[in-house]
Amino acid sequence: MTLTYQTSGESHGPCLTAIVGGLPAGMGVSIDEINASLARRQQGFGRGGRMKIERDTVEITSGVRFGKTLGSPVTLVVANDDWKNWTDRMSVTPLTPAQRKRLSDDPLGAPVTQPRPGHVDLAAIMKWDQTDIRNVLERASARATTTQVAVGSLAKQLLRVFGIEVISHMLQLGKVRATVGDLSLTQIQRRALDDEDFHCVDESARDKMLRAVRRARREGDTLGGVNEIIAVGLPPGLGSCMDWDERLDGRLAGALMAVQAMKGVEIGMGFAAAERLGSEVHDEIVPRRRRNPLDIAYARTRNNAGGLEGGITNGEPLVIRVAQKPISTLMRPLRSVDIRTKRSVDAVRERSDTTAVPAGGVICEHVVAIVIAQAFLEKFGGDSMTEIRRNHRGYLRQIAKM
Ligand code: EPS
Repeated sequence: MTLTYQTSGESHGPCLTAIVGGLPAGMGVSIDEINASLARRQQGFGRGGRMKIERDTVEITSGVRFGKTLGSPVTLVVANDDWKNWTDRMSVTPLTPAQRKRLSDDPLGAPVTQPRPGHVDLAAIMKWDQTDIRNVLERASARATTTQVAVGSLAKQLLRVFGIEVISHMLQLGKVRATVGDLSLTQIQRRALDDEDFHCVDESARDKMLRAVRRARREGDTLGGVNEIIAVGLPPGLGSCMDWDERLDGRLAGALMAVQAMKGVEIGMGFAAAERLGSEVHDEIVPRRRRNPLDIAYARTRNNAGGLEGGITNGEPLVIRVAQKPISTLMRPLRSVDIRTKRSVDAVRERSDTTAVPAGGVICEHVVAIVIAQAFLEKFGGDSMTEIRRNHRGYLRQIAKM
């Protein structure tokens, strides 16, 4: 069985839910660790008023007993603290006359009719036959990434047992680029965790990033950027080159491009490889001096491939960069057309963030962890952690002899 998950929940509804299937029995689950991931997703300079309302914490309502998975579906629930302010606007039941009256006095109670360029608003009302854009924007909201991060935290907890870690840091915000230099992975992780504003390892870039966000906010505009995700400890052979839909690079890119606002994915050298010669791009294979009995006999002189060749992991760190577009809700709105009157208007202006790129890195990190955990369970999977440990160790012994 592979790891599966389904999420539900509207941005201003009562709660967000995920049901995770395929986790083995006997895996330790730390709720504190899920909550720490959720808190990190909420960080970042440039977030709007909503993050002052929410303190995301998870409740587990199935699949875990005495801190360990049972092998049954795990249900994760995160309450929306803002729901109390939206009980009329997002009422599940038909409105009562009293609610209708309250909504008519509420500036946010009217149907949303001015679609935002860059948002799903316009195409989605056509697709789902709606006259109030709120009926589609609520689910399209990046609020839904909360549950993806909670699921990703479970994936990270599984992978850690097998020595696999996934981290992320911000490389670029708008036009401001960070310099990473030759920092070790531990240094990257520590510095990114220390910087709650941007998750950026380059202190000298942070001031420029602060100024860029302030300028964009002042001008009623928004900012995109680039995050890097790195996974270490992966054994060679996750994914497959035998069928197109099992290639891990395609699965990673697909999952990342499906996250709200993500517009590009590069693996390893990425687009830069297109203008280089093969001899400059490919990573030579050299003998490895083994330090422990499970080390493989081969090493690479560099990692331009970003840990993936032919759709499978090659044992080097996985390195992925993800480009995120600027948020489409602008306080100085672009032009739009009112769907009721068909007249030119300004696009709707709602409370939103100036940038969510720091959150984007945390989200992509957790999405990568989910995809790796899926590939890991496909290769080593069993019903219990004992079985998976045996499979994993047996494979490592097998490839160390090659
Ligand atoms: C979002 C708009 C803002 C963001 C939200 C995503 O929310 P609101 O409309 O309530 O101000 O803060 O992000 C989150 C709530 C979150 O948890 O990340 C949007 O339209 O996508």
